[in-house]
Amino acid sequence: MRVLVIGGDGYCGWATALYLSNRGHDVAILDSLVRRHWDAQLQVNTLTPIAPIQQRLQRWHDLTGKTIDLFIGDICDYSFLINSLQQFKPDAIVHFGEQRSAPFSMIDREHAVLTQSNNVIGNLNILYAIKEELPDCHLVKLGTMGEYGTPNIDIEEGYITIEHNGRKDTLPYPKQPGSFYHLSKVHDSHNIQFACKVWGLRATDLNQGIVYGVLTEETGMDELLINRLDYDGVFGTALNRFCIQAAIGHPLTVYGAGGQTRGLLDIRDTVRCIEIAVNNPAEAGEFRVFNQFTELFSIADLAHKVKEAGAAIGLKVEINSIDNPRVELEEHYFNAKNTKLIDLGLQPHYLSDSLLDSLLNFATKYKGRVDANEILPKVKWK
Ligand code: NAD
Ligand code: USQ
Repeated sequence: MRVLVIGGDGYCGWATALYLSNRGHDVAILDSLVRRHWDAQLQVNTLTPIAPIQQRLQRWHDLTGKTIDLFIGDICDYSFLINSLQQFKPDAIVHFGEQRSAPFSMIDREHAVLTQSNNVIGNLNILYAIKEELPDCHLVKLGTMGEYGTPNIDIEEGYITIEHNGRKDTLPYPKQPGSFYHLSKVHDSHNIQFACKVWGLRATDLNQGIVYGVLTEETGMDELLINRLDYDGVFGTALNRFCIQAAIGHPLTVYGAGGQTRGLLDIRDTVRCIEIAVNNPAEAGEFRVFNQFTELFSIADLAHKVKEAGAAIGLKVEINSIDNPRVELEEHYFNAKNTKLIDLGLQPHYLSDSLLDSLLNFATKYKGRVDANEILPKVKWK
């Protein structure tokens, strides 16, 4: 299949583009490289030294003989997007290309507006471009488990059947997102659902949990193919951050009570989930929702796991509960379904001692690049 990976220079997108290329798909990457620019503006950097995208792709070609086409530009620029689609003619578009940090979106008004305009308009442009140019193309869109928030009932995959005053209907699952970023994903989901209904587009919304890990078969092939690994207080995510904190001897930063529970998955499962979605397209007019995570953990559980895994390789790891910069429940019920991707063949890589060991060793290898001033959170929700 011809697959366009939008956001293919980023953490999930880079691993996915190489994985799909390795499995014989014709892959192109479209990316504005704006994430590298945001890092520079915030003066933060990935733990790993990532090469420029052109060098990455040249290396991939030299190693495997496979070519990945490159379109550099912004999906908010509609004529650029249309030109890229006309040239590449994808069967599927995998859309990772958004501002994805909750803290970034909560810095101030400008960052909230930037997040929502970048994400909502970019996604809306993709919907129009598919309708105008490639009405049969399958959109595989990265959403987030955070669209649901933390309701006191089980979380279904996208839809819930409700009986009310003697009548019954299956409706979109209620959304209670916890940041302007997470809200942008809810707005995207509504727009995609509407486009499927009125124009007959086919789309899969992947409500992904927090991704951890850095190595996939492909990104581990060569230093020039290395993936980004964020650890700073804006772009770093819970488990990855904890491993890097452990490696430099920084106490693990559990926000508040640590009972916040989330769905998580290994990046090796992210790439496989995308392949599964691409290989099994939604029907015309169908808006399909999959919950893309493999296990549930509380933040305190994750910190304890990193502490134990650290001890096993001689690291003395402390856990610190610090004032929570966010507004969120710190103890709550959380039980989300995740059977649809498993039914289609996903065989999860569950969080194991060997994964933690490898991530801790990886973090130790690059710890000289860590700026310890960027570990503590600086963005507050209030
Ligand atoms: P990332 O920041 O590493 O990558 C995103 C990429 O998209 C960057 O390379 C950036 O330059 C590009 N991009 C952003 N806006 C663009 C635009 N307007 N036009 C073209 N390119 C643009 O993020 P990531 O961690 O790889 O996340 C990818 C997607 O997966 C996001 O949509 C995110 O919401 C979702 N997701 C990520 C996680 C996670 O834990 N990382 C979890 C759940 C969902
Ligand atoms: N947290 C800590 N300590 C830290 C970092 C985070 O206690 O050092 C807590 C947060 O308060 C929150 C939870 O851990 O309760 C998750 O925070 P996170 O920064 O790991 O993840 P989040 O902000 O939710 O965002 C990340 C990605 C986002 C994706 C989302 C999936 O950046 O793109 O959408 O995970 S989910 O969490 O399922 O919504």
